[in-house]
Amino acid sequence: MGRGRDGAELVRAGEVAPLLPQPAHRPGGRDGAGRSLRGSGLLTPHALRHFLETRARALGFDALAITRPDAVPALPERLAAWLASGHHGDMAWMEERTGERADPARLWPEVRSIVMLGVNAGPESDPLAALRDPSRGSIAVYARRRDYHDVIKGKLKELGGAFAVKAGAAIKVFVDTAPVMEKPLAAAAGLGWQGKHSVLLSRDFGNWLLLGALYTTAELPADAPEGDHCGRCRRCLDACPTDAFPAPYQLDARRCLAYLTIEHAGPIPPEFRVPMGNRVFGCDDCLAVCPWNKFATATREARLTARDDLAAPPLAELARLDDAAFRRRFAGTPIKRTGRDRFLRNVLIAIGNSGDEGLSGEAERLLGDPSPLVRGMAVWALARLGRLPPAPPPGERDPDVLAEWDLAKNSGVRRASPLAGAGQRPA
Ligand code: B12
Ligand code: SF4
Ligand code: SF4
Repeated sequence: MGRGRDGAELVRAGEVAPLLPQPAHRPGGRDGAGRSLRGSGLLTPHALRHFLETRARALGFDALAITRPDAVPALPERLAAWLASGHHGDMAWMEERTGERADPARLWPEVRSIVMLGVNAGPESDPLAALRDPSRGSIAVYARRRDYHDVIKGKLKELGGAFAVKAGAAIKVFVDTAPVMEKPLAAAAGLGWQGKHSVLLSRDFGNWLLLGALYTTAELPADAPEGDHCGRCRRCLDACPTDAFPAPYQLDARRCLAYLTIEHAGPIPPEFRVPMGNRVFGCDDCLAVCPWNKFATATREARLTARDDLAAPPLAELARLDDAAFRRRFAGTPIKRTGRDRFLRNVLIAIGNSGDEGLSGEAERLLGDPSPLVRGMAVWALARLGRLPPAPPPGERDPDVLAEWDLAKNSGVRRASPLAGAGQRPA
């Protein structure tokens, strides 16, 4: 997922200081930490690679592969095409620093090798099970636990620190927050391939690797890219509830529920509200249906095992979260990122789609919420449950909320059938 949107979380290249300064090679410069070791013959590129692999495994990484910074010359063109079609929606941060994003050597001219790492975040049970219970919220697998950015960043820093000392090289580590295109770099390194859903999948871990990158000035032996093993399959494309793929390998984020429920700030556009079903944070449909998951295993990282209370929380419970309770409940998880109002927006859509009139009291109460975003979605939820009061509360003045009232009254929001399926495509 993207995290660069929020300035506070954006880790700029210059802020990720190399953990160890490069040895000074100018006359009179200090010896680097690795200088004496270099003479020992232990530091051939292959020995360094072996060191990395052993250390990475011990730290809990499940996959590692190496590529060169110039391995994917088509990246600038591909990124430009994606942005030109507007497929990034309002993720304006994707328009910034595109030169550095598409070309690692522009982000860091000294980089010679890119080590791509994966942590298997495979679920312990059917990731789509929560979609079958419309009275509960469905949360994407990656968000049902501790924030992977923190977990992977910690591991990367430790690995990078040890490697920098061993190699006498400089390093920078990235996970999601910097202008780095992690998927194509991982594919070029042979960690897997980008499937037709655009996510990197692997023969060993299916669709559940989370990625991190270690850029270094050390010359390391590069791996060959992995071939594409999608063949004629198109399960992920057909499973998408919102037709978010204009073509195989291309995603229009504006139609993707992961984008709409997490990145998008305003009201969910009406056409996506019913297909959203009970997805209150992210979406796993295109990942979960992939046949390569038959080789997947549950994560071995204890900090990434699912929290029971996040597997499928009752909507009634989520609808009662105020700001403080939201922060308490989701501290340390990716969910805290949306903030309470956007999350409640999603919960209200799920309530509308539940077909459960018993939940209408929750939506009715939220007609008086301080957030116009929440009030607007409460209107939609009540209309969808067939329980909308005849007129807005007398004090309602917000133009966006009043527009929701108009939409509900005039164009008629389609009523949810009682306990209907939760936005899944018919089989
Ligand atoms: C922006 C972003 C999003 C956006 C856009 C997603 C997207 N597909 O780009 C949104 C919010 C929708 C999103 C959603 C998700 N995300 Co996200 N996201 C990112 C982020 C920050 C940047 C991705 C990016 O650069 N997109 C720009 C486009 C241009 O890149 P692209 O998809 O690689 O596009 C390629 C194709 O179009 C290809 N192409 C074009 N034509 C053709 C033709 C052929 C034949 C081929 C082969 C290729 C090809 O060329 C492009 C360049 O390679 C990365 C982290 C990072 N820094 O890389 C995480 C990341 C991709 N997300 C991740 C995850 C887990 C998710 C979700 C699964 C979360 C969820 N469960 O809700 C969903 C998956 C939805 C999906 N099907 O993609 C993981 C994926 C891990 C993996 N194994 O790949 C990443 C890598 C984060 C991480 N560190 O692990 N995400
Ligand atoms: S994450 Fe969901 S909405 Fe987004 S492309 Fe995949 S199936 Fe479609
Ligand atoms: S579902 Fe099929 S087409 Fe999609 S990524 Fe998996 S193998 Fe490729």
